[in-house]
Amino acid sequence: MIFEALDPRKGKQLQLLNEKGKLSKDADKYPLMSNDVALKALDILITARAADDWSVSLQRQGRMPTYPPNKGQEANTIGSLLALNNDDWFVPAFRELGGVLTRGIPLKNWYMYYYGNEEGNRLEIEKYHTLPQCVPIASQYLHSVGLAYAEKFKGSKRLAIAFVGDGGTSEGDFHEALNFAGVWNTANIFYIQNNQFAISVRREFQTASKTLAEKAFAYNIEGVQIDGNDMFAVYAATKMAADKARSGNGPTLIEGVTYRLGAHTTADDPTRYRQDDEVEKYLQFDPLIRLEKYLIDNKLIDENEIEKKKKEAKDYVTEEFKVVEDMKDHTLEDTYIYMYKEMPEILKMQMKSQMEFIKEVEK
Ligand SMILES: Cc1ncc(C[n+]2csc(CCOP(=O)(O)OP(=O)(O)O)c2C)c(N)n1
Ligand SMILES: [Mg+2]
Repeated sequence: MIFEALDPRKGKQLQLLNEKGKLSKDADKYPLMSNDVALKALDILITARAADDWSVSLQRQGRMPTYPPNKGQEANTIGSLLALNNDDWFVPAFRELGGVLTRGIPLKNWYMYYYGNEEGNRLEIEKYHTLPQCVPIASQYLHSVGLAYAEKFKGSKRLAIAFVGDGGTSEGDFHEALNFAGVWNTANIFYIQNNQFAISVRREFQTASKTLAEKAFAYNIEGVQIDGNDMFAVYAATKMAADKARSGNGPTLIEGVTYRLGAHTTADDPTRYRQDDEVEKYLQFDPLIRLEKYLIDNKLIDENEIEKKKKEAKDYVTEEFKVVEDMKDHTLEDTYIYMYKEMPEILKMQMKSQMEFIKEVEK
């Protein structure tokens, strides 16, 4: 039991870097990010944050369709993917921009997808070992068990990490996936980004469980709850879960406790279900501020260099989106033609009626 001392049923939560950017006294008992990795995490986080802010602004300008910001949650996906090998399977939901950038997938792809260009979701599998963005909630969890089972069958050490939101843990697919992983003892890491909301539904209306991590134990899987805004805790927990999985000791469920600083998507108005002062309160837990403090205190970077990186990131995301906006070669039909080899009648009908509708509104 690698995570025995961190049993969520006993109220334990792993935090290594606190809000003041200080490492806990016993941090060296855990696998810690090296300075180089911590600096890389900062670079990616700055880019993800800039990409998010720019997307929201673009949507308000009418230049970007619906977009799901990952602002405030980025450490969960950046820290975890940094702890894995580049050929481990990455199975995202739809809010994992930090992980996408950590994998080295061009921001352009992410922007293309949310711009409505399906090509953005077609990733070179041998290069990225990443599944497409997955909007049907929790269905990706089953895919990740299938991948890990296939790797086990082949005798490889490659594992699969899959992400889901807190709301996704109320879906049957989540439980079916954990059930199979428990029975087959597959090399899976199940990561829950508990950002406290499923659109407007608060975490406590979602499930009566005290923690989401403890759901794992019903399937004879270890569950651990961590501070998901702490890049060091995310990295350490994922690294431990990965070592465990590779040595044949099975899957782990990690619940990263975080907070969605932005709206569910740009189509959502969170002021209808939460007060601004709640968001204000959570700003102090921002993973970016915390990592910056740590790096500055340890003289690994200074404020001017960080400002420079933020400016460069802003230019970079602006340029990446411009490329996407200027692409003229994708059509509405693309949304339909990638689904099946031969399009079923029902989709043909949908496509036809959508085309007619568009023609009508464009008149
Ligand atoms: C199977 C399914 N049901 C409903 C939806 C509509 N939907 C989109 S996001 C969402 C909430 C998801 O909440 P959570 O799992 O906490 O993820 P978060 O959006 O907070 O990242 C819902 C219900 C969907 N996409 N798929
Ligand atoms: Mg959520």
